[in-house]
Amino acid sequence: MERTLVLIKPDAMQRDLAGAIIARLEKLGLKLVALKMLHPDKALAQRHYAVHRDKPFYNELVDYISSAPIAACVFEGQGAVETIRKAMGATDPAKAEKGTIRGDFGLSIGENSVHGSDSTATAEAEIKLFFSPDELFGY
Ligand code: DAT
Ligand code: MG
Repeated sequence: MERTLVLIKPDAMQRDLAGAIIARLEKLGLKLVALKMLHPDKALAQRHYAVHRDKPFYNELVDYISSAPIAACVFEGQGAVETIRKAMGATDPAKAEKGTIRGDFGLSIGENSVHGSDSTATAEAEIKLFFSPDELFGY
């Protein structure tokens, strides 16, 4: 079954939006199969965002995601990656439609409330970064 990684980013955690965001995602017909709160260190942040290492915003991005605790979730279901990307909205909250998570909660292109894997291959790698196999549940 398809799985995807969602991170509730520091801006959303600091505004007590974790529950609201998870509730929205649960309503999409996807199953929450893993969940934890953690404060990522720089090394984990760098690995998670390695694909962006040559971008001008890379250091800022790594500093941001490791600046405070986040909630990491794995959702499972048919088309989970695409379903969650749609619910998240565009990367820049100013361009994200109302009703999407970033459109409703995002503050700026960096502080955009959520991360979601962008393909099934990325999802598999990202899930392994944040969870061990015994932290993923079937129920
Ligand atoms: P997404 O998170 O929608 O997959 P991405 O993978 O292109 O977007 O970028 C990863 C994160 O990097 C994004 O959530 C916020 C940040 N980011 C992207 N473009 C940026 C930019 N032009 N300036 C600052 N931060 C940016
Ligand atoms: Mg991305």
